[in-house]
Amino acid sequence: MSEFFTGIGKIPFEGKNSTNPMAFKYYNPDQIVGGKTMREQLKFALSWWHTMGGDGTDMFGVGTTDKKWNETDVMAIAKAKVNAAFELMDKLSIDYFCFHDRDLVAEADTLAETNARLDEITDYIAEMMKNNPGKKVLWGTANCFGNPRYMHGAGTAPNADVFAFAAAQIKKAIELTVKLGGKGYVFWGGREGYETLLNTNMALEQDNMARLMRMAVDYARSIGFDGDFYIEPKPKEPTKHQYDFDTATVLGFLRKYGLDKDFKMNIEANHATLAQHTFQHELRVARDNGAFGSIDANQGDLLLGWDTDQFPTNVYETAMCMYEVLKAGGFTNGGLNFDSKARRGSFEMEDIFNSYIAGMDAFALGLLIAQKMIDDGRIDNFVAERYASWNEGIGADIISGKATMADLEQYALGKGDVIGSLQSGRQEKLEAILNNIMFSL
Ligand code: XUL
Ligand code: CO
Repeated sequence: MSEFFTGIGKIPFEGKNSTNPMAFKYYNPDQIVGGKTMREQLKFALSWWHTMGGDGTDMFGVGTTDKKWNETDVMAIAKAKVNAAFELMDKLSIDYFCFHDRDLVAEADTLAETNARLDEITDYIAEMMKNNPGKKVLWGTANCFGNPRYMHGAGTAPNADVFAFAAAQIKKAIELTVKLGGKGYVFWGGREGYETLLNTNMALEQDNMARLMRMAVDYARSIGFDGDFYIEPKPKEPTKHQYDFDTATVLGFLRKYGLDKDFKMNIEANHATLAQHTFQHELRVARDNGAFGSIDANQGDLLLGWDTDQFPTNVYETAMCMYEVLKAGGFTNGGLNFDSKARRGSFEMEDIFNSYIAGMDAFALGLLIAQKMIDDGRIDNFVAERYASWNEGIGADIISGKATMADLEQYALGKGDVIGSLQSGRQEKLEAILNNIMFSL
């Protein structure tokens, strides 16, 4: 099999004093952190769409890099993508990949023909997986947003024929995910929202989306899918308003339709910031509600109001992310999918390696810091102490349900002003402790 990334070998771990750009400085796959190897804690995944297909096209210009992988025929391009992806995963020590149906092979003129192409390419991938044990699907999904038929939505389309087509596409994507042994299936509703309420029956659209999700879950379980379903919240883009706005909104939706036992969250960093939340906030809401599932790892540019999908390099963010992941007990079926792309100006093959190395090292550092925060204990102990009044006395009586409103009135009357019970929030001290932990690694 021909090599695509010539001149670049397997990326070694060389440690923080290395200046070799083609080496990991922090990601040491076999190093134990928090009782597991870094490889197990981080569960990195390659995104097929950005890495194998994304050519740098943006709203203002055509692609800057060739992602046809030296081929011209549709199936040959699809197979070359597989070969290049497996070479990349091997050289970068990445165990997982994520895909949309349409990333694997281009759509044909009919659904039947498209499905036949998908069967052929997934046979090829299955064979590659057999020859490369250890390479796994993190999750699959259906691209129900790119084709013009989805201009008004897919599961939330005003037209029932479009809904049926989307259902057929999702059915097939679930089958492919199961065929390739995937333990996750994602719903990201790129066009499941609206441009204007003047033409939108929001209630029907949301009821229909829930109907589609229920059908998808029931079908997947019937063919043996035992993994997790995820919703990936995003507030906007491409639609002005996306129904899966943020984790809290999605939780309300899932509970309304009785889908909360079946779905967890796939939290994406740049989607969180588009919703005016921090990445950590979204992870915390998911964790607190037993809905933490998987992560799309990237970062946005806070000066831009769109989804730039940059490779994550902000260590403060990755540290807070990994803190939430460790507190959630680590990943089960989920992992860290790099839903990230090299900048349009970073157009060489070498840039793919630079990008993944930067992202993986940033998360390895984040993991080391998060574990150190937990081992250090100063921050967790502060929080525990801050809430100590709930562990005894009136606090414990409120929590156990023993205290009534009358009891509380009695208590408050006896206490007088409670301002004297307050303690400082010590934000600056905690921020300094965090810096101290980060920079004394
Ligand atoms: C788009 C996005 C998608 C989903 C999968 O913003 O994040 O790539 O991750 O459809
Ligand atoms: Co994503």
